[in-house]
Amino acid sequence: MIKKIDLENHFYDISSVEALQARKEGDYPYWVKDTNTIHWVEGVSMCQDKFYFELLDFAEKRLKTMDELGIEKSVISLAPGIDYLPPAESIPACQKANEALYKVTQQFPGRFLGSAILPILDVEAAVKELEHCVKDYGFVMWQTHSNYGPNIDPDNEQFRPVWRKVAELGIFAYLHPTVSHQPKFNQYGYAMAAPGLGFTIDTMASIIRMILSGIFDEIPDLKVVLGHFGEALPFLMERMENRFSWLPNPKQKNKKKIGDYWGTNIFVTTSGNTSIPAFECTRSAIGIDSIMLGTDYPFEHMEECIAYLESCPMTEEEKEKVYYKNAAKLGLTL
Ligand code: GRE
Ligand code: ZN
Repeated sequence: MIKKIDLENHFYDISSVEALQARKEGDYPYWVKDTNTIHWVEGVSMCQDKFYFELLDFAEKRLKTMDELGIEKSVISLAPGIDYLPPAESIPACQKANEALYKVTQQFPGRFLGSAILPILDVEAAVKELEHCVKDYGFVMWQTHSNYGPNIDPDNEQFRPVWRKVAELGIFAYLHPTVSHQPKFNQYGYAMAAPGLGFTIDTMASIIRMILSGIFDEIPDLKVVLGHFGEALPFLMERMENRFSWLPNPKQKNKKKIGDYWGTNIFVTTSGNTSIPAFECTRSAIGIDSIMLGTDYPFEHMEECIAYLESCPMTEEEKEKVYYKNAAKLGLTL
C-alpha cells in the first residue's frame, strides 16, 4: 500500500465549541447547546450530531482509520473556525485551539501535523500567533477561510502582513471554504449555502480576487492550497482568462495568467469530490504535479476518498504523487 499524507482533516477542540456556545443567539456564528446546532449566518445552520464525536476524537477512530488506509500523516485543521469572531473572542479562542492541537501533535508524534488558526481581524495578533505556532509548535500550515465576514475578503490590503509572514516562515496556507454572506446562496438553507455550492463559489471568488490583486506577484513564494479539486477553477479558468484579457482593466494587478500560478503558488487537494470526470478535468487542466490528497474528514469519509482515488484512472507513479510525493513541494514528507 502506498503511504499517504492527508492535507485536509478537521478537528474541534472543546474550547472552540465553548467559544461558539458562549455567543448570544442571533450573534452569528453561534452554537446552541441544546440542539447541538451551529448557526453560521441567518438561515444557515448545521446540526453537529453526526460529526461531533469524530471532530473531537483523535485516538479512538481517526488514527485507526488512518492506519487502515496507509495515511501516515494528517494535517489537522479547525474548520470552519473561530478565526473571524471579534478579536476579544477570537484571540483567546485561537490560542486555546492551537495549544490543544499542539498537545495532540506531541501525543502522537509524526502522525498529526498542526495547522494554525489565527484571529484574523486583529492582524498584529494574527501574525504573532502564527510565528508562535510555527516556531514553538512546529505547525506547517495556516488554515484560513474564504471570507472573514461580509465584504471582508482575504485579498483585502489589511491582511497582507499575514500572507507575507506565511511566505517568510516557509509554510503554506489552506484557503478553506466557509459560508458566503450573499443571501442568494443562503435563502434555501444549508443545502445550497453549504459545501456543495455556496462554500465553493465563495472560495473560487476569493482565490480569483487574490490573483487579480497581484498577491502572488508581490509575494512570489506564497503557497496556497485549495480543496475540492480547486473549487471548479480547473473547469472554468480558460473561460475566465479569456474574458479577463478581453478589455484592458487597470484594477487587474496579476502579471501572469490564472493558469500560470498552479504548481508554484496554487495547489489543489482531492477533498470532497468523488467524480472521475472532475479528476480527469483537473489533471488535464492543471497537471498531476499540483494535486495532493485531502480527505476532508469527518465531513467526508477517509475510506470513500481513498476507494475513489484507487478507482481513478491513474498510474502507480501518479498515485504516488497525489498520495505523498507532491506534498514535498509544501515541505511535507513521510
Ligand atoms: C468541510 O470542511 O467540508 C465542512 C465544514 C463545515 C461544514 C461542512 C463541511 O468545514 O463539509
Ligand atoms: Zn474541509
